[in-house]
Order: sequence, then structure tokens, then C-alpha cells
Amino acid sequence: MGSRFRGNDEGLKIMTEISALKAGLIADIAAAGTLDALEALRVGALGKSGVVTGLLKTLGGMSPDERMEKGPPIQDLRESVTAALADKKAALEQAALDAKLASEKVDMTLPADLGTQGSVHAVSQVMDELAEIFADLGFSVATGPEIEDDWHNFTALNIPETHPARAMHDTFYFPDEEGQKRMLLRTHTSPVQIRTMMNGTPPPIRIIAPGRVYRSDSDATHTPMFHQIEGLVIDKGITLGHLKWTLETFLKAFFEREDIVLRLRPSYFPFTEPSVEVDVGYTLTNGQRVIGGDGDAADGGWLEVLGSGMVNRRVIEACGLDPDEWQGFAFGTGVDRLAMLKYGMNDLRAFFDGDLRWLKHYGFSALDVPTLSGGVGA
Ligand code: 2U9
Repeated sequence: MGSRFRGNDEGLKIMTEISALKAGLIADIAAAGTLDALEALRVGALGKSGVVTGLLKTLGGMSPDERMEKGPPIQDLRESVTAALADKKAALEQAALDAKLASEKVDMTLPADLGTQGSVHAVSQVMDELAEIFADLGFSVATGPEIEDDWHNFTALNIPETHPARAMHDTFYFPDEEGQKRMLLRTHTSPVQIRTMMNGTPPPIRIIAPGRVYRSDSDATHTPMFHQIEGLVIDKGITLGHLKWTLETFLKAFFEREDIVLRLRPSYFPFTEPSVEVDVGYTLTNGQRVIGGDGDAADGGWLEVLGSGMVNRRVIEACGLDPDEWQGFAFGTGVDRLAMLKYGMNDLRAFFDGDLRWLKHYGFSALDVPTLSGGVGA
């Protein structure tokens, strides 16, 4: 079949013009060096007032024959220009990405930028250290409620209603409620051990009870909330010797020194009998008290670090165990005070102020390797 346009001069002219326009636009698109230049070409060709758009608009006013003749080359022009624009856009974007990748090098040996880092509070750090040391000695961690009843906090521990020891505890009581037990904020973690003995856990028992306790007291060495850790062992044939060895082993591991000297002084606690307070020797080094060494030496002294004793048989009985069969020892100390002694803080109140400068200075990195790499006795 012959060409529709043969012998039609005007048709040929239009075809030639469209062909030239197409070649020109495609050459311009190929030569575009930037995405902005390409966009300008797109608007000039296919935008509202673009040259290709103008040609497409003329189709509407044509007779069917004329449209049959001119429609296909105009549509071809639109499709070719659209395809050339898309190809060029992809090529320019790929070139920009290649240039960026070539110019940006990542040095994998540089230290990572960790951004703003939080820190582990000294109390949490010391709690973790204590749990680790006592785990090595066969103790597990026990927890219990901070809101307690009078019986678990006092009565079961041989501190009845009228006992003068209650006054020592400066207790925060909740308002009395008719027919309800008298409730309070626990003044020590001892009720945790009471609950453990009563919850059916059969002896032998070896637990530590770390946690928050509350007393109405506030100065440089006392805050209304502080942290305690207590320990309890219940077994057969337990003696003061077991108590002394356990505390000595614990203190050596905690202060990371072998030259820890203990001094046991007779004391009184209603829940232990006999009761002893435990001092450790310190040495004056550049005017500073450094834990370790004989407290009786010329440059030495003694610091009280723990209270302890053999569990009072009345307490064992109150928990439903036979004190002629089961004996044990218990001890207690302040976690905040241990942290102050080991890491050199001097004002307990700063522990709970939330001052970021203090937290940064005395805090620990969560990524640090644990201090006790060898464990107790290693
Ligand atoms: C049970 C039986 C006995 C826990 C003990 C102490 C001695 C003690 C103080 C040290 C400083 C508290 O933080 S502090 O104010 N604690 O001196 N605690 S024996 O005795 C118990 C506990 C539970 C069933």
C-alpha cells in the first residue's frame, strides 16, 4: 500500500517538521547536563504551553481525515519525547548517586559516634556487683513489696508493738483503716526474708534481699528513702564462723583487696542473737581513708560496714520452722553507703538529686566490662 501522504505537499511538510522537531528535542534532552535543565526541557515540550502539547491540542480541531494523517506522528512525537525524558532522568540520577558514593568514604576504623549516652547509677552498679558476688557464694536474689504490714516488718522480727526498737526506725505509716492491717513503707528489707521462709521454700535457704527502704530521716548521711541489702542463711549446724567467713569473703571481693581485716563487735538487734556489728580496717593514705589494712595500725582506723548476727530463734519459730532443727545467720548494710565507701562520694543526698553532672561523673558505662572478671576466690 502506498503512503497516505504521497502527492500531498502540506502533509509532507508537516511530517518533516514533526520529524525535525523530534530530532531536535531528543538531541536537547540527550545534551541536558542537570536535572534542572532536563525539567526546563520537559516543561518546554510537554508542559501546559509546551510545543508538543500545542501540537496535541490542534488534533481536536482537525477533520477525521486530517487527524488520521497527522495524529500518529504527533502521538509518536509525544511518546518519544516522554521516553527520552524518563531515560535521561534515570541516567542523571544514577550519575549523581555514583558521584556521591565515590566522594563519600566510610572509615570503619573510626570510633563510633554513640551520641548522648546515659550512665548506670552508682546504686545500680553496686547492686549488680553485690548480686554477682553473692551468686558466686550460692545466694539467690529475693524481692518483696515496699508497702508492708506491721506484722511482716516488725512483729515477726521480734519487734512487738511496745518494743523500743520500733522508735529507732522512724516509720512512715499509712492512715489506719477500720478493720484493716496497719500498713507502712518497709523500714528494712527483712520482711522479704520473712516471706521467703513462710512461702513454703524449704531450707536450706541462701538469699539476699536488695531494695529500697524508707525511714523519716534526712541529713548528709540519711535520706528518707535509701537502699539496703540483707542476707539470710538458714540451714543445719550454722555458726558464727560461717557468718564471719561469708562476710570476709564478700568484703574482699567487693573492695577488690585481699588485705581486708574484720572486727566483730557485740551489738543488739531484736532479730538476731547474738548480734555483731562488723567493722573493716582502713588505712590513711594522703589523708584519705582507704579500705584495707589493720585498723589498729598507727595509720589505721575502723569503719562500721555491716550489722549481723545469728537469727533469733523466736524469728525462726514465728516463720513456722523448728529452731532446734534449723539455725542461720543474717546481715544487713546500706547499698548507698557501700557505694560511697568504694567510689568516694561524700554526700548521700546527691544520689537522689538527679543532677546530670553528678550522674555523668559518678555513673558507669552500661558497656563496661564487669569488674569481677574472675569471680569470688579466683
Ligand atoms: C531475718 C532475720 C534477721 C538482718 C540484719 C542488720 C543486722 C543490720 C542495718 C545495717 C545498716 C540496717 O542499713 S542499715 O541501717 N542492718 O544491722 N540487719 S541483722 O537480720 C535479719 C533479717 C531477716 C528473717
